Amino acid sequence: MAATKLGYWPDTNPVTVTVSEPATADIVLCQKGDFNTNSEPAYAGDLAMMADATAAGTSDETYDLDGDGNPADEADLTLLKDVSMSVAELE
Ligand SMILES: [Ca+2]
Ligand SMILES: [Ca+2]
Repeated sequence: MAATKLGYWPDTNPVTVTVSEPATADIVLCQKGDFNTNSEPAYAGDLAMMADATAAGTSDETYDLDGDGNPADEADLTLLKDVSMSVAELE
């Protein structure tokens, strides 16, 4: 089962379905730009974490907000700042 939502990272979960038993499964999607997982993306703590990731040259893909394959580059930092000022949105 795959799930996606605007502004969230997509995720998949394996689900086995049998004919005789109904089943439910939950997928918790992580918000893009919410690095400190406080449910508020692009706030001060997230900007600080992005700046640290940029300085450290991280390879963590969650910091690649513009999806160009380069995590925590200047474009990602600028995008996060723009989101914090409500002049851009994370897709
Ligand atoms: Ca946050
Ligand atoms: Ca990037």
